[in-house]
Amino acid sequence: MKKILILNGPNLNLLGTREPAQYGYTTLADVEAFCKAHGQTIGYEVECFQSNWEGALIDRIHEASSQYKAGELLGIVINPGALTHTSIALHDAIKGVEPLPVIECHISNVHAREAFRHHSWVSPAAAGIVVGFGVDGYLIAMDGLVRKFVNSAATKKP
Ligand code: CA2
Repeated sequence: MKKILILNGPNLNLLGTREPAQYGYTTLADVEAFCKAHGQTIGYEVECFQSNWEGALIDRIHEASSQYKAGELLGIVINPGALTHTSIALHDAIKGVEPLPVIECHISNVHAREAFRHHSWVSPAAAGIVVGFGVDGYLIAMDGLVRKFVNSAATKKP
């Protein structure tokens, strides 16, 4: 069974424990569990990785590139946390593993929040973006990955 990799960046390990008005009551363990369950439903094994370290996320993206080249991985769903707004290194890592598809996902609607959250270094390198659907966004991003890179009309001959 092919895999989808779910990556979460800094502080997302705190999900469900603080700032519920912004991020809800669902914990990261809950998110990872329902992504795995959804993966079973749509026919993909789901691997999850969270780190508070930029370099660890970049290393995992490089590792994913080998999995992708071996035909073991469909793509990545990443919530880079605040690194979204600061990390050119993450941008370069995602560009560096093209054509491995990466969907950027944010729980909150970053565009309705502080101005410093409006810019993303990841978006120009992403194959798609899901913003503001709460933790359901991870599932929407997984479905988007499959629809765009497996079932898309654009990938099929008329
Ligand atoms: O909306 C999102 O998913 C964000 O990526 C979350 C990041 C934030 O910096 C981005 O601008 C938008 C923050 C992740 C930290 O999550 C926490 C969860 C609970 C308590 C504290 C932080």
